[in-house]
Amino acid sequence: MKVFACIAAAATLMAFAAPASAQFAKPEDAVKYRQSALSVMGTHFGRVGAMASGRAPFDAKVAADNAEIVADMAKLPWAGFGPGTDKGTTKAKPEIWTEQAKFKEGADKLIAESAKLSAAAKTGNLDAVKTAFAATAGTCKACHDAYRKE
Ligand code: ASC
Repeated sequence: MKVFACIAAAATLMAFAAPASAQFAKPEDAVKYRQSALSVMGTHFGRVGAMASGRAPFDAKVAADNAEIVADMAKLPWAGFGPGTDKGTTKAKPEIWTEQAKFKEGADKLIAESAKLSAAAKTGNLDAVKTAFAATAGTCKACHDAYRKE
């Protein structure tokens, strides 16, 4: 029993110490994870965008809540682009894995701009939200143009 507990504890420690690329049991799990994170982010970004474009009435609290989720979600997808996750049902272009520094730069820009969007939304100023929304959308588009198929 003690030996089993010891092995279990060691296995748990090793799991936490594993690099980001080994955080998923299978490559498909990583693909599903990053697609889910991007989908949730897009949903909440779209709710801010509806207000930024005037398609929905501006509600400062709704904008702030959604922008905060975008900023949080923006940190997540990238762990799902580890080695060996370039296969399967994905629109991800192979360049992601051959231009990793550039890809990370794009991810970091999204993280930075979405944090600014969240801060702007917390001020309750619609013009600030519009400006920050456009800047954030620009980082989405730059990566999609470079790294997403069709
Ligand atoms: C969105 C969404 C994206 C981005 C992108 C910006 O609302 O889902 O992927 O904005 O279209 O260019």
